[in-house]
Amino acid sequence: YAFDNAIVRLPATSVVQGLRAEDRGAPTHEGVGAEHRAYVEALRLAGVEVEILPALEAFPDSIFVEDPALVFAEGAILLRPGAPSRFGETAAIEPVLRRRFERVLSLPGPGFADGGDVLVTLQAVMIGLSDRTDRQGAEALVACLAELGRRGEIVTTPPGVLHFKSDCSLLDEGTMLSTARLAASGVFAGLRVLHTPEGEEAGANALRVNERVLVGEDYPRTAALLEAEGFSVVRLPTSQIARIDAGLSCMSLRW
Ligand code: CIR
Repeated sequence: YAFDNAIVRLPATSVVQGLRAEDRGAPTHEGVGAEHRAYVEALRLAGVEVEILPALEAFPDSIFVEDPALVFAEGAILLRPGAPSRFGETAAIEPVLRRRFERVLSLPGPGFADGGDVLVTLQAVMIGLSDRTDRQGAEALVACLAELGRRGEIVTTPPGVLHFKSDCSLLDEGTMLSTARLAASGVFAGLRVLHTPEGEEAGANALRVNERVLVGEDYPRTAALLEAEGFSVVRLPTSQIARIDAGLSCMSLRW
């Protein structure tokens, strides 16, 4: 969670058509734009240099740059997003990553993997199987990670949850924020786990950046819990992006 750099992408007007499992009404372009600006500002205030990429009208979900690639200080991996409407986002981010990273690997097909299913911890890189990340994709990703000197570990995502990281985030070297339903799978054995309060499951997608933890302002009990644990919490508006199933990690690639 120590990051110097991040890449984000501006929301296109097509963001109102972003994918969602359940229709709770479309977000507005202005609303998403405001949340995105607050997010970029929070990253900068946390000490991160942010590169802002132009909007891509053809890809409504392309604001969620976390999904088509994985980045580490030692190199990047181009992924194969599991939603057909998002598959082309990888080609759009590739030239940017080739400019920023010396080593760029590509996940070989035919499997699929989304960055939202990947959680980097000190011990391993966890890859959650989901509707977007299949076993072939996860296994190919373990091989790519090994090339970068990292150990991948394949785990499961609770049914009905979009991405592994929709339900958890890393708070520090030994502490996870997780929904009770994900933690019940035993996936975080050996780590300290703080559970999101009931009804605030979507708040589990928080984002530790340097000395701060960014938390959605719609999850006040989660924010209070983290503050009571001594974390320096920054509350950010996320109700618009939540309408298209997104949270705080999704909007940046960080290294
Ligand atoms: C999608 O369904 O792909 C987008 N509407 C939301 C992606 C959220 N990304 C993430 O959790 N990493």
